[in-house]
Amino acid sequence: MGETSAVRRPPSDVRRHSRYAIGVGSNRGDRAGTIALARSLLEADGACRVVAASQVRETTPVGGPGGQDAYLNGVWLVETDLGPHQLLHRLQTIESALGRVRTMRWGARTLDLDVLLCEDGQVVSSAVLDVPHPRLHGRAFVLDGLAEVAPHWRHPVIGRSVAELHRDLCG
Ligand code: A4P
Ligand code: MG
Repeated sequence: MGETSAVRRPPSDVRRHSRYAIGVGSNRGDRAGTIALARSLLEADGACRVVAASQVRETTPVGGPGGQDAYLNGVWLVETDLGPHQLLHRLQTIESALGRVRTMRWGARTLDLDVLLCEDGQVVSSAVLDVPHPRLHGRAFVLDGLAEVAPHWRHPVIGRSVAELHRDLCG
C-alpha cells in the first residue's frame, strides 16, 4: 500500500523509509552473476528494496596493485527502514556470503558494496562508516551510475548535486 493510500494511518504507523545510494563493484569471478545474486540477497527478506538501478559498466581499476582485471560497477537506490550502520552490516554480510576475502586495500574483489549517499542528507562519521562515501566525488566509476539514478540528490558536505559533481569531474 503506497503512502497516498486513502486510509489515514495514525502518526505512530507512518513508516520512515530512507533512501540510500549503494555502489556496487566486482572485478573477480562471475562479476555480473555475483552482482545479480547480491541484489537478490539484499532484497530477500523485504527489509531493503532496490527502487532503481543504474546500468552496469565495465571500468578500469583505480588505485590498488597494477594488472587488475576490469571492474563491473553500478549503483542501486535502496529504500529501507534500516539505519546506516545496520545497512552497512547487511552489505558486509552479503559481501562475505559471496566470497569476498579482504586481503589488501583496493585489491581485487568478488564484490564491494559501499554506502555512497543518503537522500535526506544524513552525514555519518564513525569508526566504521563515513557517509557520504569520502571518495565518491572524485570517481567517475561511481558518479556515472549515481548521476543516472539520483541526479538531484545533494552532497551535504560539498553542497552540490550529483549531476553537478558528475559534470565537474567528467565534463
Ligand atoms: N567504510 C567506511 N565508510 C564506508 C562506506 N560508506 N561504505 C569502511 C562501505 N564501507 C565503508 O572497506 C574498508 C572499510 O571501510 C570497511 O571495513 C568499512 O567499515 P572495504 O570494502 O573492506 O575495503 P575497500 O573497498 O578496499 O576500501 P575502500 O577504502 O572503501 O575502497 P574504495 O574507496 O571503495 O575503493 N576501481 C574501479 N574501477 N571500480 C571500483 O569499484 N573500487 C575501489 C575500492 C578501488 N578502485 C576501483 C573500485
Ligand atoms: Mg568497500
